[in-house]
Amino acid sequence: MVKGVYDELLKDKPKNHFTVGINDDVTHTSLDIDHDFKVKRSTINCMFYGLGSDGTVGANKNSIKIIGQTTDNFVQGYFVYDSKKAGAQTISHLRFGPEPIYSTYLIDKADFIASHQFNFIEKYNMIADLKQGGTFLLNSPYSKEEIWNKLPKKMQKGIIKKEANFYIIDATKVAQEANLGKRTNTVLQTCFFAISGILPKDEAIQKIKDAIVKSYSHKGEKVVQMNFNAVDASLANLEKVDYPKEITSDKKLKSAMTNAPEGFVKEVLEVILSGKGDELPVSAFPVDGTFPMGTTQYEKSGIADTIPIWDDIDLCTQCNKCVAICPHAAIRAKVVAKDELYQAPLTLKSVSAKGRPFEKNDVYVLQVSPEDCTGCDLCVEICPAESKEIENFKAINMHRKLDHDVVENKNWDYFVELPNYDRTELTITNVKGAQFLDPLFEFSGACSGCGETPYIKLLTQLYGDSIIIANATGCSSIYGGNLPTTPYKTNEFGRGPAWANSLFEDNAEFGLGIQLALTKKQEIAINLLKSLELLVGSELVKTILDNPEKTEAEKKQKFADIDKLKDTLAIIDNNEDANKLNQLTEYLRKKAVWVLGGDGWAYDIGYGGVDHVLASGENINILVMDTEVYSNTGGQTSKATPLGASAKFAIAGKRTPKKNLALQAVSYGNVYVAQIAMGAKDIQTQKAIQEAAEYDGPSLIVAYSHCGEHGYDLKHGVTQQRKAVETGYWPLFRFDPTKPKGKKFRLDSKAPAAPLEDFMYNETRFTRVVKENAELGKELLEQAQEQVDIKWERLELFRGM
Ligand SMILES: Cc1ncc(C[n+]2csc(CCOP(=O)(O)OP(=O)(O)O)c2C)c(N)n1
Ligand code: SF4
Ligand code: SF4
Ligand code: SF4
Repeated sequence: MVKGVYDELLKDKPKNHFTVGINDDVTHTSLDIDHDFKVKRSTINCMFYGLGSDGTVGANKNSIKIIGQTTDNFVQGYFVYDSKKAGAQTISHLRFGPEPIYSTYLIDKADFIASHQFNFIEKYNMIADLKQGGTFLLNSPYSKEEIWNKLPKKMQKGIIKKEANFYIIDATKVAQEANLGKRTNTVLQTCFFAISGILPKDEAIQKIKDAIVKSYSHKGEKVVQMNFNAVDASLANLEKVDYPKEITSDKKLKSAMTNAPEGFVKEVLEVILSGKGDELPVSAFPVDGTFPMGTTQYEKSGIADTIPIWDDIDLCTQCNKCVAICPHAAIRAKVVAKDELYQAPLTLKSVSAKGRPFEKNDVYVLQVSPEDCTGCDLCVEICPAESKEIENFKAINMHRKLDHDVVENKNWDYFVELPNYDRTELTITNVKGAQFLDPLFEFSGACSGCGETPYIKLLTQLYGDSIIIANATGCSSIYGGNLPTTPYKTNEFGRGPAWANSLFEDNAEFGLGIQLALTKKQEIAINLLKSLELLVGSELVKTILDNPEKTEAEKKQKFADIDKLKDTLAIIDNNEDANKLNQLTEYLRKKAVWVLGGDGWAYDIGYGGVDHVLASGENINILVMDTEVYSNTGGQTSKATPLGASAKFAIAGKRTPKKNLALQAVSYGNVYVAQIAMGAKDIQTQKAIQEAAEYDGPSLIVAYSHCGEHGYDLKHGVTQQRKAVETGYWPLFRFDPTKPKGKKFRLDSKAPAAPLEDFMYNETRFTRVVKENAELGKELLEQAQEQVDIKWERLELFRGM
């Protein structure tokens, strides 16, 4: 994936040229701008370590523009990062100077190095690439007095040896105080301009302010002033560290993975993760291309500044809503017998478990994994348990990770080893019960606060050991199968989802092919079993064939019977059918194909295939995670983009209404269809997934998925989903062809109770249009409201079906 468009530069400076280079697994984007200027001093080389989606790359591209367009310097930018949505390291290599730049791109001797993430000091010895007397800038929550002892030994050694100029800034705090939320870019960019020596400090600061005026003046004087304040506060808070000339630390650098098992994970995956994949021989890779599952658990990217803490165990209702909404499966609940905690850390909290089927001695434990949490806040936002006495205090609340990680990491280590509750005993038709099920999709590289991943996680909790996923290209294929690590995993019995990604344009057909092969194999297996009845025993054959596998107990029984069958087959000699059946026993189980993807795939590029699958009558399920744009490629318009939204290719506001994919599918009459929004009504989401899975025919679920492309802090994703439903923007419904006439179509949300703008105007994708052209914005809002009203009237008619 190549990020960054430089048309602007080309337009303004016809002499400039730029190049873009792509490597297969790592993306390198380069930009060279040459000017005819006299030599004043030598080139300055700078490296910036950031985290995918933290804004470091964007800020550096902006720095290049500022220096390239407004000074005499030649500039070059080269960016290295993988295709993860968030959580992966990015390194920006920038050069600035009065001479033309002919060198190769990656820098290994830098005059200036910045770490925009504090926790990087634990994993990367960034000082190794610093020149003698160079400058190191660290985003640090610690003061200049405290920081030295927090550094690993290797870094201290490097800083002393290289006589580095060592600066720190608490960019997170400065940004928050300047009302910039989590956006630390302006702060860190200001520090870079102030101390890198590329331009005289005052001139550099003036240029940043000029750039702020250029970027934000259309948003009003207040926003410009807010950013000016951030610049001033950055300079006031930037501190030079007067470090001792002696090593005081014995901390070692952490390896790229935590607790990676010996063998392939350690010898190959960890090497790739530590950035040394190019050193591996081809022979290190599996010949069939398969990779082990569940390896994201060793990454521990630790990107959160704040994590949820279960502050009030008595206030907590044990509803498990926080667990359900977590995009990264980083907060989990278990119920265990009290005795299981006898060796637990004293800090591990537990409370008597409420509700059925729990017994008197059972305790409920809610635990976060600090190093897997991304700090998105969604779990706290959705928590319904608010204190009546203390304002803004819930059963769980966000706290500074630094104050809790040591304790909570220990708690998590103990928690993960606790047994899962027997799924045959749980009531998994409600949200609480289902959230005790082990997620077989965890710690993916999706953006912090992603609205897509909770749906996939729930699907794996309910059906993970018996589904085959055909995944369209899009965000879900990137966070779902972004090597070297995989978020899909197996359960305690070694069973998990099978997953494969095909092309963007043919995923539904790909899934249909898998389904047809599956049906055929099931047919063959059943026929073989019947033909071997005399050898296997008619009772076992009957038990296997008659088991409907509807309940968890029946599914468990099926596994046990198949094990019995395998044992029996193993002792039958010289029988070709027995040998064949031995290889096909897993097809005696109920399995389901789930076809997954985004709206760009389902509404647009893969629509022909989706329609074909729906029309096929086959027993296959389609889950569309509708972000209303092509998210993976940066927010291009799809046919799911709503009227009035600004998206790439419709920047001024989309003039045509969103296609109603769900109702189109309803028109077939034999397709199970649901429109869902987990943040608004989680139980309806769960029912829809369970009904679709049960339905013997094609099913389509369209799932509202909030996304960073909508332009707001995703911690409000849940609130926005609720507003989408309340305003009638996203009605919830289910259409079940198996229900009697008059009851097939169920509206699961109420008639619109608030104006559409209550939803729309919290999101930049809509407000941008109004800011650019107030009159057009008003017109589009009116049209969009009319669309909502018409849509609702139409749905009311469906009610009688
Ligand atoms: C035929 C084809 N066109 C374009 C692309 C580039 N591409 C990859 S993912 C993607 C966007 C996917 O958007 P969507 O289906 O909405 O899923 P999301 O990323 O929003 O989850 C595009 C355009 C491609 N892989 N194949
Ligand atoms: S803050 Fe976000 S990532 Fe962390 S536990 Fe809560 S929902 Fe999960
Ligand atoms: S959402 Fe709140 S009340 Fe519900 S389980 Fe989580 S912490 Fe407890
Ligand atoms: S759907 Fe949006 S929020 Fe989720 S990973 Fe993709 S871009 Fe990020």
